[in-house]
This record gives sequence, structure tokens and C-alpha cells, in this order.
Amino acid sequence: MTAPADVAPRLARRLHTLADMIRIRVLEERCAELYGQMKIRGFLHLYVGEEAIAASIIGQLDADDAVVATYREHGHALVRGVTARAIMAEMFGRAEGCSGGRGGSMHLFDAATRFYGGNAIVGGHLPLAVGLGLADEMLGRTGRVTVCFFGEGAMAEGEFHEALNLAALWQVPVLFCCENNLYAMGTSLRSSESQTNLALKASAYEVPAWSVDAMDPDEVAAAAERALAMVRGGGGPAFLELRTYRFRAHSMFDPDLYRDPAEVEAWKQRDPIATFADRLTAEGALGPGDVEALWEAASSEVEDAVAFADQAPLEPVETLLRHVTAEPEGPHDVVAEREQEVTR
Ligand SMILES: Cc1ncc(C[n+]2csc(CCOP(=O)(O)OP(=O)(O)O)c2C)c(N)n1
Repeated sequence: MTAPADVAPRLARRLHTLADMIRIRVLEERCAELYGQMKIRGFLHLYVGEEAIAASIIGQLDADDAVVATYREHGHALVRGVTARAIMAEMFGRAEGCSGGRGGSMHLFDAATRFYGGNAIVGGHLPLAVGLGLADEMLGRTGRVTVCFFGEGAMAEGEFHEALNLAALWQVPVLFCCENNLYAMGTSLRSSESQTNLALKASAYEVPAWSVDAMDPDEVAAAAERALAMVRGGGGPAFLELRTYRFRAHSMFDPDLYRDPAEVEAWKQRDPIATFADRLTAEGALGPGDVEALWEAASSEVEDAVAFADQAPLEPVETLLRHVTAEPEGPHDVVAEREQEVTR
């Protein structure tokens, strides 16, 4: 019996997903250490435990697609193609960072890979995603998808309702990906929402919606493949509820007193990296030493990024006002241009 034609590419994609999950994990565990050493300052929100989502979904995107994420976005940026160096330099606040060192952990941005942040306001980036999708639509760039990642906390915000309503009404090509880790800071979903069936909530706007076990990369990949094909083919927006869990606290400032340690431990038993590596090994897709080699490669990549960030320069004081105020004589003096138009 011959194997279906897509078996080899599918296996390659699954191996890639495992490698990407490991890269995210190593990058972030290193960030936690660097935070303790005060090399990274400010806020730091880690994605540890949730890696299957970014790795499985972003791995399926084309270069022309767009990604918009929250402040828990280091992994999304990394698998989208922002280099570990540019990410780490941004964490360190250095000029070589992907946002010039001005954004830090919560504001990674890279126009070249169409990675539109890194957004700190809960729910604030959902309308941005609809705008990106609408722009693609209006400019006739058919076949493109904007993928928007957000936590379940954002579904309590007005922007969620505005974004889903307009995306559905105008059939905008956006895949909404709700990373439901059950807690918005210290507030559990069940203690704050009357409707905890999030796919049902999304489908109230006539958006096709599915709930997925996001501790299983194969489940996420299958759901994303179906949803992306639908959106890409002109079917309007789609929604995925990705059921996941963060293994660490909300941020480095959070003492994490609101979760039962037994609950955290139970979810850790379903660590997507360990279970997926075991599955691929059991299937014979990975041999002895293969998983260790992936961890070592990720470690080398991250250590190179740390060394790079550590010696990278800060932005000089002289240029700090660039992008803050309009250049007085430059082509971007919007006020003067507008005044000229009015007096013409
Ligand atoms: C509009 C707004 N309100 C409150 C906050 C403070 N805040 C930061 S993160 C967060 C929790 C968000 O939880 P969720 O959307 O579930 O995402 P998660 O952090 O779990 O990934 C809150 C309330 C904010 N940044 N923006």
C-alpha cells in the first residue's frame, strides 16, 4: 500500500513544530533567568506551556500573511521569523532590537515578517487585525490571512465584539485565535463570564468556531489547517478556542496565589513538548538523540542571541525624539501639509 502523498510534508511539518516549541521554551526559560539578573527589565509575560499554539498555527502561514499578538508574544515572533537576536536585543532595550529597543518584551514588532506586535492593551489589537485584513481585501490581495492571537480575557472587552461583528459583516479574512489558559491575571474564566463556551460566544456573530485541545500540537494543526483554508478561500473570518494552560505565573510580578498547585501540576503532566516528542519517537519519526539535539540547537541559538544582545548598543540620546514628534522641515510635517491644503 502506498502512503498518501501528503504524509512526508506533514511529518516534516510536525518535526518542525516540535523544534519550534523547543526553541520557544528555551528562549523563554532563558528570559526568566535574565530577568532575575536584571538584564531584562519591565514586564515579562511567559508563554511556557502554550507553545503548541504559536508553533502549530504560525508554521502554516505564508510570508504574505499577517500576525497580530498580545504581550505574551515572544514565541509568536520567533516562529514567525523574527530572529532570536532581534528579540533578545529588544528585551534588553538595545537599538538592535526589532523595535529599536523602545518596545521591550510586550512590543515586539517586525514589518518585514508582517508581525504587527506585541500589543499591551487587552483586546486592543483585535480591531487592528480586522483593519489589516480589510486592507488586504480592499487592495485586492486575495488569499492572504491575518491571524490574531489573544487571551480569553479579551473576549470580555468591547473590542472583541466590535471586531467579530465587523469581520463577519464584511467577510474579512481574519483567523481569531483565542488562547484560553483559563485565567486573566488572577481572574478565572468561570468566575468572570456568564458564558464560558467561547466558541459559542464567537458563533453568535455568525463566525464559524471550533474548540481545540491546544496541549496537542496535532489537534491544533488540524484545526488551523481547516480554518485557514476556509478563511483563505474567501469564507470570511473563523475562530478557534485553543484550550491551554500557562505553566508559569501571569508575569514576573505575579506571586500566582490564585491557582491550586495541584491544578498546575496536573496540566504540566500534559506538557505539549514532552508528549509530542514521545509520540513522534513512538511512531519512529525520531531516533535516539534526536530530541536532545533539538534542545542543544535551540540552546546554541539562544546563547548566541544573549551574547549579541549583551554587547548591542543602546539608542543614542540624540535620536530619542525620532518617531515621537514630526520632523519640522521633513516630508512628514502633517500639520503644515494640512494647513497648506486648507489655505489653497
Ligand atoms: C484594557 C486593559 N485592561 C487591563 C489590562 C491589564 N491586564 C494585563 S494582562 C491582563 C489579563 C489578560 O488575560 P488574557 O486576555 O486571558 O490573556 P493572558 O494574559 O492569560 O494570556 C490584564 C487584565 C490591560 N493591559 N488592558
